[in-house]
Amino acid sequence: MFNRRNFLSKSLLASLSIGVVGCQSETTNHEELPTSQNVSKQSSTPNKPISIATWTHGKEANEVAMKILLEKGKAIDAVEQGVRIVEADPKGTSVGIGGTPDRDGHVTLDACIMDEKGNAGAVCFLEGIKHPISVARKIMDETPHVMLAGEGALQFALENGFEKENLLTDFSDKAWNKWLKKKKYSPKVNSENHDTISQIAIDLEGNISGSCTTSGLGYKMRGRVGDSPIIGASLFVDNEVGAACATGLGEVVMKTLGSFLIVELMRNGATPEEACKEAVMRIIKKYDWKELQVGYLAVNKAGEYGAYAVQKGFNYAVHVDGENKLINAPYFYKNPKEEN
Ligand code: SD4
Repeated sequence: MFNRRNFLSKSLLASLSIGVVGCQSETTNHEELPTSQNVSKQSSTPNKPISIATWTHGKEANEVAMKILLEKGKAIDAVEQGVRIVEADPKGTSVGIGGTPDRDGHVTLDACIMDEKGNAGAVCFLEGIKHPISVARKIMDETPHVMLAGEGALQFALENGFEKENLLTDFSDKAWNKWLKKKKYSPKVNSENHDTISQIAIDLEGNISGSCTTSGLGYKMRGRVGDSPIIGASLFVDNEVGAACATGLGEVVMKTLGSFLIVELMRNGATPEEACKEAVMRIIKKYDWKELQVGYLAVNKAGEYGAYAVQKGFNYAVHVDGENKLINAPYFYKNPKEEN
C-alpha cells in the first residue's frame, strides 16, 4: 500500500546513495567504514543509556555522563556535566580554560545545549568564563531567549554567579606569541587545532540531549563566531528521531546546517552513519574541502550511532553497555601525502 513516509524514505535513500556513491572516488576509504547499523532491526532493543562524544577527550566526558545516566539522571544533566570536565582542563587548547586565543590574544568561547523537549540555549563570543556550557544551560532554563553574545552574555553570567577568570594559560600565551611572529593564519586539519567537544546522551527514560563547547578556531579574527553555538549547525536534537553534532571548520558546518540535516535524514530512514556521510558530501560538493576537516556524529532514537568525517583523523568515544571505547570515524578523503 502506498505510504507517504515509506515513499519519502525510499526516494531519499535513493538520492542519498546516488549522491554519495556518485562522489565516491579513489579517495574514499572503504576499509574503515564500520558496519552500517540497521535502524529497524535494532529498534526493539534500544541502546540506552548511551553517551557519545567527539575526540579522545570524549572518553572523559562520557565517564562523567554515564555516571549520571546510570544513577537515573537526565540526559541534559549528563551532557552538561560531561563537557564541563573538558572545559575545566587547562591542557585542552580548544575548549574552555587554556583555549587558543584569537589573533589579538583573547580567549573567546562558544557553546550550546539542547534538551529532549526542543529547548535550547547558547552563548557566543563569551570571555572570561570557564564554563560556557553552563551559561548556555542557564539561558535555556531561565530566560526567554536562545542565545546571548559577548558583553551581554558576560553580564548575564556574572549576574548568575559565574566568576570571571583569566582563561589564557601560559602555554596558550606562549604559543600565541610565537604565532605573532609570522601571523600566518593557516588552520590545519584535525586535532592539531580542532578538538571541540560535542556530546550526545540518551538516558534510561529514552530521552536525548546534546551539548557543544569550544574556544573556536585558533587565531581567528576578533569577533569571529563559529558553528558551535548555532543550533542546527553544531548540534541538533529531536527526541522523536535522534541527535547529531559536529566538530571541525565551523564556516562550512554553518553554511550546510549539518546537524539539522543529519537529524532530518535519520527521520527519513537513513542510519546515523549514512546521514553523517551525506552531510559531509554536501560540504565536499560545494567547498574547497582538501585542507579542512569536519566530523559529524549522530545517534538515533534506538541508540544506534555513526559518524563520518571529511578527512582521516576524526575519532570519537562511545560509552554503552559498560564499555567506553574510542572509534576512528570513516572518512571521505585519503590524503595522498599521508600514504607515503
Ligand atoms: C569552530 N567548530 O569554531 C569549531 C571548531 C571545532 O574542533 O570544532 N574544532 O569552527
